[in-house]
Amino acid sequence: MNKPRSKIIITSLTVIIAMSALYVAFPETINAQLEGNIFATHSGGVITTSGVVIDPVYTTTTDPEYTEATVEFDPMQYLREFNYGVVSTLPDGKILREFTIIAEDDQIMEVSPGIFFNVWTFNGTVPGPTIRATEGDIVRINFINNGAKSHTMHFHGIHPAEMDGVFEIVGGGGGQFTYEFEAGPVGVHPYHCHVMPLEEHIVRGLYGVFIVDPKEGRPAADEMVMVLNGLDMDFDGENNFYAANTIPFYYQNNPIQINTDELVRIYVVNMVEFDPINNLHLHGNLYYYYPTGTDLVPSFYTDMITLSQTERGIMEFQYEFPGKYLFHAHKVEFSEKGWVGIFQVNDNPQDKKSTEKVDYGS
Ligand SMILES: [Cu+2]
Repeated sequence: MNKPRSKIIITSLTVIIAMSALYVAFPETINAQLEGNIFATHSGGVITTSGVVIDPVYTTTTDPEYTEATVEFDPMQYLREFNYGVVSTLPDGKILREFTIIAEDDQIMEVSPGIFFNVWTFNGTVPGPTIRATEGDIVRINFINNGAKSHTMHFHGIHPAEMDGVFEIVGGGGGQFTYEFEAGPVGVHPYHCHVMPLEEHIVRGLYGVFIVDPKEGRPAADEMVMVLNGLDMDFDGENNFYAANTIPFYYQNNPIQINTDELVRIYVVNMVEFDPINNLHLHGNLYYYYPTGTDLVPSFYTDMITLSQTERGIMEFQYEFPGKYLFHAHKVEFSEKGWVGIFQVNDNPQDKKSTEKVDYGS
């Protein structure tokens, strides 16, 4: 998997092309960054850039003033973070879950150490927050578009036409819209902006995951969300990086800690554009798979699923033997460009995550 020389050449070329394209598209963004910046890298180091938006050449600083600099997006935090909204009970007894989602399109994110990209975000991250509700709850989204461009929120699932986030375009500069619908069906669904050109609004980062739980709840598990995504750094309609949860190689460099004999449940959503398919292979194990999560009985017991755009499902498995296990795209191009991670399976019954009560936010 390591081809350091060719990788450096490809990265440098990508960066040069991307910078040229960025300069044409966002000259003011480039100029705004020229003072130089100090960042914490995803591997924990502190770096100083030379001031351009995309700059792989950086030097390490030991200045203690900057040791508390934080990354803009933490894939480890995103992995197990669920947003249940502000919960209240309506007069008819139904549960109301209110969310405020703010779209922006001028943010710069360090997508790989020293490589910066203009992302478009829901609530400041790519992917946006994982919105979670129980079937039959009323979901109310107070959507605010603080971007320069028009954006919407289009949820997959069942809802009235006017809540579909397609024809009710929400203008930039503070435009607002309230989406309200009953959560359903049970499953895992994507949400994303649906403004044209759609490919760009998606590939820049305006998407997230919407989980609908069954009324009877789910068996306790160590639950996580994995959004499979790609980054087109040079705007040529092809992805240059691939990842689970945005940052290439993140979970390989920072293995996900799980435990033997503990149920792991992963809500996986494929948001890769341009490439027709993606897939997910788990090492040393097989998993039960629930396509779209709409059925509570698994359809497959496998170590490989293939997913087209916005295809998704729920995986469940547990490991018997401790150790290090890879999970990755078996499309090798994708795994070599970042879509690869590691489960570190620990024999540590004291650290079980699923023994905590499942909290559905009500
Ligand atoms: Cu948009």
